[in-house]
Amino acid sequence: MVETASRSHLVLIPSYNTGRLLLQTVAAARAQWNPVWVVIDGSTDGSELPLLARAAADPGLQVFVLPRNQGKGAAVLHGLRLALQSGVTHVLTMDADGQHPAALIPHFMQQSQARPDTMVLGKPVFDASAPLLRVRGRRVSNAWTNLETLGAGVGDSLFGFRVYPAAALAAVMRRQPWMRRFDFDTEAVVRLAWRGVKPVNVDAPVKYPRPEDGGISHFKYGRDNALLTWMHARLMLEFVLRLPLLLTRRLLRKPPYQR
Ligand SMILES: Nc1nc2c(ncn2[C@@H]2O[C@H](COP(=O)(O)OP(=O)(O)O)[C@@H](O)[C@H]2O)c(=O)[nH]1
Ligand SMILES: [Mg+2]
Repeated sequence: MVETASRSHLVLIPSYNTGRLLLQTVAAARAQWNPVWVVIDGSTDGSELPLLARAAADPGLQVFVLPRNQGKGAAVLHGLRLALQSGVTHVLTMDADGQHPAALIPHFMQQSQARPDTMVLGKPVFDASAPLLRVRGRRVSNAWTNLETLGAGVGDSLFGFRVYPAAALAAVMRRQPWMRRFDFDTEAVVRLAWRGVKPVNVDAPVKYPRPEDGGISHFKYGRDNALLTWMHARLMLEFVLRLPLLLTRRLLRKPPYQR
């Protein structure tokens, strides 16, 4: 376990009913980083109980429990606000269900420390366990994101393993009521790119643990694809209004289009 706490860079893990994988995921993150915060998003499966016990004995781990389910984005925002209050400048978000590579946390943090004005985005490297439908579906979302940002260089729009500049992300979320559920990850990169935050893409292997190993997803095909479609419709509308400014910035190589 890492003993010395970073003052600037925090690992933030939102969790909703992630079962027994939660404790394993958090332990893997703590082995790589300090501090690690977990926001329990109104879970009803009791997965927070062993975690709370662990946190009581580990000053590097803090657990926040939301009384009701609010969605991934809302859970991240809850942690983000508290993080800003405690002086944190950058937040690495990762999923609670063992899909993201905890071993890469230090590398991602180093990238962010080297270029604090950027967002460090995980670019998923899939193995055979990845469902084909999810792999194909994200190409559509990536194509829209590429257009909405006028080719700002977002490698993957949906992957949640990322280091964000905390104040910029909070500012973007404060301004509008969306990004609170599954629309969080994509809308965050688009709006941050519009704000001039340059994406830096770093490869990161993704796993899809089998259900018998505790693998669990709350992504609902109909509901969440409808949410994502509505999100891209909103972003496209705003994109059209922003187009003259984006084109100018791109031509002049102003952020996020700088080298
Ligand atoms: N789906 C979902 N995930 C949430 C929610 N609140 C927090 N999360 C966390 O967001 C992450 C991604 O969710 P998940 O269901 O695994 O989506 P998937 O990995 O895209 O299939 C996990 O760490 C969840 O625990 C919520 O209300 N719904
Ligand atoms: Mg998942």
